[in-house]
Amino acid sequence: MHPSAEQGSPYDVIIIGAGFAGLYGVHQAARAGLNVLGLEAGADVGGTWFWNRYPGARCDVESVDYSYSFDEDLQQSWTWTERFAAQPEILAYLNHVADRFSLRERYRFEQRVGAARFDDASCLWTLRTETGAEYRSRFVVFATGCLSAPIKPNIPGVETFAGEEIFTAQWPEEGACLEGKRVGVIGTGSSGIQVSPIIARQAEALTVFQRSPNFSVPIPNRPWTEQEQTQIRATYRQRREKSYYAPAATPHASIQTKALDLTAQEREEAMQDRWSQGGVLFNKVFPDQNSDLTANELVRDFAVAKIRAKVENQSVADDLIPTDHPIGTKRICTDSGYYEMFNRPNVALVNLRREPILEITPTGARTGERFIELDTLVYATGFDAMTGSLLRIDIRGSNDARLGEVWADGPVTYLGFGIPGFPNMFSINSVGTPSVMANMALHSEQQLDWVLALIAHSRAGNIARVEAREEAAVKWTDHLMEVAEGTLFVKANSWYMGANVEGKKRVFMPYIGGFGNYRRFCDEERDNGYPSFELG
Ligand code: N01
Repeated sequence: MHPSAEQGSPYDVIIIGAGFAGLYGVHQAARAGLNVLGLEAGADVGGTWFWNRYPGARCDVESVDYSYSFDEDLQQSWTWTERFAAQPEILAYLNHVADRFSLRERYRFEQRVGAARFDDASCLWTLRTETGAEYRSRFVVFATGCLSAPIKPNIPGVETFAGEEIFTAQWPEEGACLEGKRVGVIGTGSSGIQVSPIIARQAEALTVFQRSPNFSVPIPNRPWTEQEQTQIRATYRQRREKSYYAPAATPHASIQTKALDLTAQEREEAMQDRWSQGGVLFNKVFPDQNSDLTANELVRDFAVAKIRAKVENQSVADDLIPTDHPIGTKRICTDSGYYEMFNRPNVALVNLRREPILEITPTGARTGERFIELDTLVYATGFDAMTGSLLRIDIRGSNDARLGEVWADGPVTYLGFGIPGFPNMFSINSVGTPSVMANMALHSEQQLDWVLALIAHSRAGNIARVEAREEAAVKWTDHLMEVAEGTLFVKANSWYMGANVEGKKRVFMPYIGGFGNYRRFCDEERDNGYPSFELG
């Protein structure tokens, strides 16, 4: 053991991560009387919202839903100012939660876990952080996030750039000075689409480097009125009850009638209504839009007309309209003036499919047609989603099996929580859960409640080792894929499919059967006494 290892009794449970999931887990574990420790790579709480401080970062789920529901006093006393909260307000909320429930004292910060090893003899985990510290515990919970392992593109010469380089996923806390600068943004997913319009207002020149265009819906953000706030407070419980078994863990559901069973006018009205509501709701106008290509194309045509109406130069609009995937099969983005930004004289779009970057030099980017001088390069180039935050840690389970090797043919989990061969370890919001397709706040509560119930069950039964059964995990993973194959989602080269990471096995990672259905599977497993786990 490392000299700085903590001696004495191991913790009952260590929870890695201080985002929505980790904070809730630490709070509930402590309330349950467990000796719990939180480890966090960042300097403070917030998870995704601690790191992604880029200007324009805003959640696409309404603020009153994207918040904890477990404590009535908390939800009654916190006031969300805007319909869709911006990063600073969400981070302030998570800080408030940490203060209110004294959670910081249970955490060690700037402790990025680099290795985790299970010992078969003692049934304990030892976690080693990159500072060299070691911690032991009976159970370990990885609440390490779905979109927390950023990727730097491997463009030739990228390491030679002499100007300022900024990742949207690691935006400097003190901000970045872009006034009067020539800025390049690489990447046009949700992050690139949110940050670019703000950069365009500050920079002398902005060049957006786009490899694949995405669909984006404008976010109809505005302050909540006092009347709305009163009404939400009065009916908060009902709003949550509606969300707990809803498809996306919000009170909203798609219209019940299939697109093709409506008249053209009814469809148009439905799409306009959802478009104006904004957020990710446009992905759920009709129940068949993600499974029937004809229905999907009706929604697509509507969105395309919106893009064309906003962009003055129609050849730029041509480049901004995706043609490589059915609408919604890559995460629909939400923006504030993204398409309109291309009407500004200081903004240029480079279509990398036609004009790839041949190299990055110390002073800019060279394509086959031109050299673009740059002072600052912003990487909005995405994440090794869902598996990245686990696989970047050297996780060894029973018999020293390495998670990276066990998952070489694709991730296998039971309900996302349990991985055969990795006893007493739980992954949260992981592959095999709806997570990224649902409201993460309520999803995180469900995940930790379930895991803590299983831990309580094992402690009550004096069970030292809890491990998902292989056959149950294989069956769940097959079920995941089967549900996905009934949809259009498998047609896109999306991060849901692992398609944005070279060499990553292409499998559809989230459970797309809806949060409510997923929750019922979890309830059943718990109510039946965990038949899919070996309790030894
Ligand atoms: O990442 P992305 P993101 N050269 O993977 C491009 C959530 N989120 O951070 O598509 C050039 O979507 C890549 O191109 P391509 C949300 O769930 C939510 O934007 O691979 N380009 C793509 O355009 C979201 O889906 C919000 O061809 C390269 C971009 O980089 C998820 O996080 C806000 C490249 C990456 O887009 C991820 O979003 C932000 C290269 N070598 C994030 N490599 C909300 O609004 C990659 N790209 C709530």
